[in-house]
Amino acid sequence: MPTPLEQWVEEVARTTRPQRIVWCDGSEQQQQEVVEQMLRDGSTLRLNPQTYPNCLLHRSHPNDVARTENVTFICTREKDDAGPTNNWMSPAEAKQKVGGLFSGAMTGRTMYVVPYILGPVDSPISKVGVEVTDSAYVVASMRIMARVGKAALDRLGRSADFVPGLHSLGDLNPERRYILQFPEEKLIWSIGSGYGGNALLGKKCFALRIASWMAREQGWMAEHMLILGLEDPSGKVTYMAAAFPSACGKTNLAMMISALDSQGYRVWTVGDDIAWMQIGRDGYLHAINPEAGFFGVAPGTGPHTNSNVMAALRRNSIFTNVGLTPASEPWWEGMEIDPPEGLLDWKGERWTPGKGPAAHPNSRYTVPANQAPHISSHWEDPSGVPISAFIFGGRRARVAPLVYESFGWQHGVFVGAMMASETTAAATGAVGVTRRDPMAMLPFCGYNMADYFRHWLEMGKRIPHPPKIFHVNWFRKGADGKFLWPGFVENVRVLKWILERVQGKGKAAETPVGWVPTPDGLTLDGLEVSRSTMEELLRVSPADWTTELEDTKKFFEQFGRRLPPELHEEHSQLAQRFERRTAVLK
Ligand code: GTP
Ligand code: SPV
Ligand code: MN
Repeated sequence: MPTPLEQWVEEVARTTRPQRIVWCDGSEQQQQEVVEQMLRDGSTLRLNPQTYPNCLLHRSHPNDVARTENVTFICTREKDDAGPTNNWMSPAEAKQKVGGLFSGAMTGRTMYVVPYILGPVDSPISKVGVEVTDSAYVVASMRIMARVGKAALDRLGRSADFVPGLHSLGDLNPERRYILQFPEEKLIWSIGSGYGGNALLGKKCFALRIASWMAREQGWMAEHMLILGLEDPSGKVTYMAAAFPSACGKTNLAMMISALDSQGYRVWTVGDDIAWMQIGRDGYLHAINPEAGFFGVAPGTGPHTNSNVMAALRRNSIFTNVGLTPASEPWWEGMEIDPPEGLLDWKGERWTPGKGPAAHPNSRYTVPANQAPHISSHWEDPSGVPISAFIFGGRRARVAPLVYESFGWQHGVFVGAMMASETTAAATGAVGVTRRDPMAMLPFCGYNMADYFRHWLEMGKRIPHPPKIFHVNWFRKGADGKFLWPGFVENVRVLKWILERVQGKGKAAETPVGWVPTPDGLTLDGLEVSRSTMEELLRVSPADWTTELEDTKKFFEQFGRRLPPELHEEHSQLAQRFERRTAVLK
């Protein structure tokens, strides 16, 4: 009797009609065969074997360089279950329309079957997925990003308990590109793109869109969050998870080198993008990183901003859409190396100054997590790490102060629900447009966000020791358009304050939006930031927040009666706190 997995693979092969089928066992030998295939495809080059051993440069199709939210759909029977913030297609329509595109899509190509585990191999929280793909690049990337091969098949056995994901490059025509999630049957279909979150189906499609649906059904949480441990001078490590939208600093915070290292504060990396969390027997929320690698933004990464990342990338890494030097080394803006003579841009064309960036703004590296110099010794702990603080954040030139603490869980959920951020190159479309992005999950929540907020509120009631909830903003700008906060290694100063607040210490002043550090509350020694800049960074401007309240109200209105009343309550209480303060000032 064929297993449910074998049956599905057979069925897919009947539709897509590949020339041959390869089952991926996760071995190094097979990885090298896949690499050979990539090199033959012509879109991939080997980098300098002396300075970047076992590293590759891959150039994607120029029209396929970021996630495409406009063609990403949640396919539920009821439109309302996908909610107003997701694109929706009925499962029947999706299967009809996109099923046709899969027909014969792999003719003449190799179909790879990639079984993988999301999460530590032996963790009860982990889950099995299987991606079928005709892209060698996807296979090589998945082997870095997830635990691929035999371990997954062993865990699965003859069970049907896996999330199938069907992926084909199709003809890479954006008109025929679809990223479909069927959360009710726990199925993923993706066609027409070979890029990142569109094509590595274990990442956003499963670990967030499908998993967020499972998490609500089963009483846990799947979030777009990094996980880090902050060590204090006593050697104790406190774990925090932070949700920032795409390209807003998660990888950099998780892999940070601490400016306060000499004072005994250092950061340990557990995860850089996704957290799966369950209530542990100790009453704390425990987080695992479902991934095994980091798919990080290259531009802006350099020896001063993040030497940890730079060290991690020197072997076994795949670079996508970065520039190439004549010495066969990767190059990008912010690497702090002058563009050499003969530099090629991300399309493989000769780069000249004035031609725009050599590396695509969403160019990325794919690196095994265990190459992070400060990887936590608990990063593969089957029971996860206990989370003491949640940190929300976004890219806001104005409005949001450097850091503030919510008044409690319900208010914290409201803080997350009203999050906004300027859009980045991580998704196609305009860059720099402020949009509401609750919990950094707008593009990743696999169901109606009103129900997602309800789930957050319910979880708060069930967690005996819930994390305290904070909000940060590294991206506030001055009148000159420059960032006010130095960011990167200096962000540990904000983490230190958060840690102190968790411990019931840390000096703070009450404002309408929450607790903000007093001028002497943050450890600023050794930092050249003027007092007036600090004041501006921590300022809560009633005028800015009035606009914020109006915009949030509009955003909430689209959910109608499905929105939990607690969020309306929090909204009017925030408005009242501003009114009372204005009255006092008058
Ligand atoms: P995704 O992988 O898309 O989810 O992104 P991410 O949230 O992990 O963002 P990442 O850490 O890769 O940073 C994205 C961009 O923001 C990079 O260009 C970084 O150099 C830049 N960045 C990160 N942290 C800071 C900071 O503290 N200050 C400033 N100014 N820029 C930062
Ligand atoms: C993001 O966009 O949030 C990413 C990159 O982490 S991708 O894998 O393309 O989703
Ligand atoms: Mn991300």
